[in-house]
Amino acid sequence: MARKPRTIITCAVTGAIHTPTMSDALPWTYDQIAEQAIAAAEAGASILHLHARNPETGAPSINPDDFAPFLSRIKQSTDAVVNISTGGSLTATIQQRIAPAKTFSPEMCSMNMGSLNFSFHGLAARYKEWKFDWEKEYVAGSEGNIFRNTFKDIKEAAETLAPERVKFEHEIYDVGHLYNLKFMMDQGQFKAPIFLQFVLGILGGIGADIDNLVFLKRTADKLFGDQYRWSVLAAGAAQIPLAVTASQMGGHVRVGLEDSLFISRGELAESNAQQVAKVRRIIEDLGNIIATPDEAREILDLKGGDQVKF
Ligand code: KMH
Ligand code: ZN
Repeated sequence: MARKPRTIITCAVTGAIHTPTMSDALPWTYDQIAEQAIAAAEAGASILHLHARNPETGAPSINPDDFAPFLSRIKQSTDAVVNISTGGSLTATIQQRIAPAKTFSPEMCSMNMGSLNFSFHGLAARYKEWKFDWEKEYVAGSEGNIFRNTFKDIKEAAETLAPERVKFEHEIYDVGHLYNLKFMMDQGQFKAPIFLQFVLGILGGIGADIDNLVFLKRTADKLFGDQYRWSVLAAGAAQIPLAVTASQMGGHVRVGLEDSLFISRGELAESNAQQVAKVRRIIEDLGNIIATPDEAREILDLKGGDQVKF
């Protein structure tokens, strides 16, 4: 009998959108990031998508020195695949953004597949008091953000990281990004199997609903045939519902406090692990089998946990 397909759970532990005021559960010190990442892996996440933060202020950081302390702890305590973000700043250059991935050569890193408005300024009105001075302007000021990912930027990132044999989590915020990726694949920039992360619900990108997910999937089928694997992250309230939907369409899933601070409508999550446990429980109830880290490595054709530089 054929083996049942496995579902990979990625957990995106802290990100660069939410700020400490928004939830006490959001990890931002080295210890908090390490502890929550390890607990998420224990709860069933086989991939950990990681950003760093300034340990004094909680502000998003792309300084490799802010990754090193938690990467080593995570490696000592779990076998989960580490995926380092290359999208942790909306103002830095592409070379600055890829510096952590270049330094630590993880098994995976993100690769944002097009430029877009990337805004979360709508959140600013919800808070009267802020824990840190930087937060209000960071959130409100995102109204003016362009997340720059030109073809030249993407090519530069791919070429700089090619010697590291890192597998990319291609962030697809809208349908045009699939065509960008197809163009670059045809140019030989990326090799199959590619891994698509459909990102739904970011203001500036495609909205979070099932029609849009089906459209993205159908377009990916048309462009990439059997050369791709895919996962869904939905921002905010749609996080778990769309992850579950994806799991029933043959896709993988991403949860974590980077993408939503909630465990159910109006209720803040206590931790990343709580979200992982919830999505795991639902999709296992529906008959899915969760991928172990080694199964995720096989599905995505990763280089192996012994090939990283941390
Ligand atoms: N924050 C997500 C919407 C990245 O890290 O490069 C997309 C993301 C991008 O995870
Ligand atoms: Zn991210």
